[in-house]
Amino acid sequence: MATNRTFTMIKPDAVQDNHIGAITQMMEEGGFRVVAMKKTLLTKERAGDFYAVHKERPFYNDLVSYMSKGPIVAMILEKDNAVEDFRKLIGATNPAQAEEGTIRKRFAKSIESNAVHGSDSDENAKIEGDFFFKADEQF
Ligand code: IDP
Repeated sequence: MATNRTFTMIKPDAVQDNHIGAITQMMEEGGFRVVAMKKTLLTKERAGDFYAVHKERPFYNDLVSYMSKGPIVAMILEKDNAVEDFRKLIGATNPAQAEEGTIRKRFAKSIESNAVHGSDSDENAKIEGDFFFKADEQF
């Protein structure tokens, strides 16, 4: 059964470009409630750990460099059917394929610099949320 939480990051370029507020507003207007929120800088090692599932992909090293080049905003979000509905709200990985009205359509610059992360399963949402937030930081 689908759980009601997902995990997201606003990625370094979107933070650098001052889009934290606009992106969070799209999330809230999409029906998501902020359960936890933190601005932080990932070291290369920590970014590597977060994306360890992609270790064998050709873009892994670039992705780790990109995600550690400046601060990100990590968030846990809540809504019924959160993981699936959030993937719809952010749109396709490649902004060229993202639908109108999605966060990536509006803010992503490329397939790598695509503005936001969204968990791809309930299991990963829990792992990723716990990667950044202690239990007493999740309300
Ligand atoms: P997702 O973020 O839409 O779930 P994934 O395939 O899980 O997409 O890839 C994780 C992240 O790796 C993407 O959000 C993007 O930043 C980066 N990425 C994915 N595919 C490519 C690629 O072909 N070239 C460069 N970066 C990529």
